[in-house]
Amino acid sequence: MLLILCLIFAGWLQASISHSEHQQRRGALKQALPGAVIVLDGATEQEKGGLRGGFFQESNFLYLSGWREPNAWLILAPEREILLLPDRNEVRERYTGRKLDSRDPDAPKATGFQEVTSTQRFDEILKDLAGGSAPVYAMPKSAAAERAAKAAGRATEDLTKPIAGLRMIKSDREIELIRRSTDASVDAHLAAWRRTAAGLYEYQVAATMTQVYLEQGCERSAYSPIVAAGPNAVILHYALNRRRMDRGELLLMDVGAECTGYAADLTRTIPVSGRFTPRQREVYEVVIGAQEAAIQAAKPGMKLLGTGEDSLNGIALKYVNAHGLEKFYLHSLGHHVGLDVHDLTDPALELKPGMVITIEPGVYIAEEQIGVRIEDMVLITKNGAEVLSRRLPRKPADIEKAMRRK
Ligand SMILES: [Mn+2]
Repeated sequence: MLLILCLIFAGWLQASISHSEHQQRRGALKQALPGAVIVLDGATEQEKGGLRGGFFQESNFLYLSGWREPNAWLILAPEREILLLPDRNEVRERYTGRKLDSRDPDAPKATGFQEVTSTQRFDEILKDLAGGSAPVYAMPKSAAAERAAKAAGRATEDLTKPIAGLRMIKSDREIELIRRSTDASVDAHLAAWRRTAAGLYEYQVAATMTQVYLEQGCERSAYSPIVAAGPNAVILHYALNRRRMDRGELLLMDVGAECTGYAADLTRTIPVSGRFTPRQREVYEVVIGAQEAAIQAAKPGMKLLGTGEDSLNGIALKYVNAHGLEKFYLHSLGHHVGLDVHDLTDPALELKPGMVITIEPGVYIAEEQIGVRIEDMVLITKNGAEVLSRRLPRKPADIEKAMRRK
């Protein structure tokens, strides 16, 4: 019975975003840019980079098309949506497997695009669509921007803000997938807590954590795992993970999974020996107090960043300042999360329902070897916020209790 449940669960994990949702996204982008021609290029299959990291689609391209094969292009115009696929290359396919060709009669059904054609036709189609005065939008400095500018004979407009405005609001289905990657990441942290002890190396904790979410079917880490003990905990993006941890040190773990394309970003700081020292606990209480203040204030209409009373960062900063640790608060409070761990953002937009952000205050006192960061995944709701990662304890007493259970 358990096995059957596991199989059903694994199948559900693989399920992704539907063709119709991708179509809705394209419709919304076209509505935001009336009369425009929009071009995007997908990720290329790289001979060398591909060996280490495998192929993953470029996030904006994935967001609008759902297409996960390499070297594809996309053109959107008021009356047309065209997916351009590279012609099949049998030599390449020996290495990375069969790819869909635009001439395959199943192409529209497989891709969700009524019009699927060869990438060789890009210039011709673009010249036709952009022949008049229609503005052409692309991501700055992309291959699509360069090629479209050449074909249309004029510079492209910046697609960043229009597409960020869409990507920042998560659909119900996206939120479901983000819950899955968050849950897998919570499981990874709990497994690390059970294992942590003096004498263990940081990379062993990282191995335990990645094993948990890869085992659950997640594709990869959403970012390079940060497992930082003692003096390393004050280095914000420490990712060497080579130190042997000792009693009395803090262990900071900033580790999150990417599952079905969606990232999670989660940080906890725990005592290696299972008990905080009074000083560690004192600093920890300030960080969690700042985080709690920001979570309480999180709701539509607030800003994430900035220093004013209308921003979550400002509220956290004020709390840390009131406890005399302002000069040790080294980074801003958080960022949007979605297909990317640092998701595409238009910083001018205030918080709205459906946005998913991290709230991650940190205090780093190098001379005391105390680095504390607490980071949770937070969904903005109609009236407030929901902490998606609330299953992972945050309070010192709860962490100590969970660590005793090994
Ligand atoms: Mn983060």
